[in-house]
Amino acid sequence: MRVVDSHTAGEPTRTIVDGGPDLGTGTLAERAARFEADHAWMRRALLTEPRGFDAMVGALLCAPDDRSCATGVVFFSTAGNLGMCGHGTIGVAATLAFLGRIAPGAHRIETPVGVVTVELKTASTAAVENVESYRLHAGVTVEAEGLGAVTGDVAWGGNWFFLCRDAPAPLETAHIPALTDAALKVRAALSGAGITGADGAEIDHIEFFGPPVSPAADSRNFTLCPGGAYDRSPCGTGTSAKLACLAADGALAPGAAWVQESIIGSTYRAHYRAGPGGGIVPTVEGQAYVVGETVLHFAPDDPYRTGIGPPFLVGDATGR
Ligand code: PYC
Repeated sequence: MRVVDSHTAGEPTRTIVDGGPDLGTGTLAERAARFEADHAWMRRALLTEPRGFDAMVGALLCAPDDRSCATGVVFFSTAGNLGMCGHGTIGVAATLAFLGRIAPGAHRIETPVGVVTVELKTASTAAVENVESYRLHAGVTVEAEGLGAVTGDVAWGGNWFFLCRDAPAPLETAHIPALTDAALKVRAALSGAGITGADGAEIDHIEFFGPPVSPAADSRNFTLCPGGAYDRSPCGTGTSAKLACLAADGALAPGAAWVQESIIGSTYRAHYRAGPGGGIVPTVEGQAYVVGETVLHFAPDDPYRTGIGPPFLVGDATGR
């Protein structure tokens, strides 16, 4: 399997450019569901040790249903498919540019949750106009183990987020283990309390916010991703969800710039316009760099053919 690796604001994307699975026919959403159900082993094999690590997000390029799109893409983490992925879309744009498949300009990209538009500005800079984003619930309080009452907003930015204004520890890299632990507890509390996104969807991303370090930024965040790793980037779909909350509070006007800083200090520049469905359409801009081109091998007798790491599947060397 041939992959191109990139990072966007520090967050890795592994794009499968050759040798991916045959997902048959159907809509992109149907093919994505087939990938999630029938190819779980591939997620682990690609994204966990010894070939990857748990912060990696995979991007499977697929034929789009909408032929006006440059490509379809299914994003996935070690835990399952993602709806959309902001850093991943910027990474895919840089990868397609690296491969000579797209030139600077605007390109439509289809994801299982809708079509996004990526404006490739240079080989490494791209702005993604995301799917319509909105706040579902404001000021939801849950009792989280060891943390007490935690209050946040539930919002959609292409994935489901719980956004907490008050971080349980300083937003500094030294506190990443404590922030991760707290975010896992908040996620468990939401699940235990039956608090979900629309249609019962699991809230699988947790964000803590605080003041930025850089004077050029508006806010700093820590984002827990579905597989339990933290986002090195400011999280594109998380920044979209944040903008939806700011817009709903009347705290950010359409077109006004918002600079979101990540826990490692990388930034996205974002703004929004009003969406047709009553939400907002966010645009998130960042930088991605290709860091490697690799051919991955999966020897049939390799006991760790399907990867090491959570979820552990000891002895599962069959490729399924
Ligand atoms: O940038 O949207 C994003 C994202 C989601 C999970 C990891 N990154």
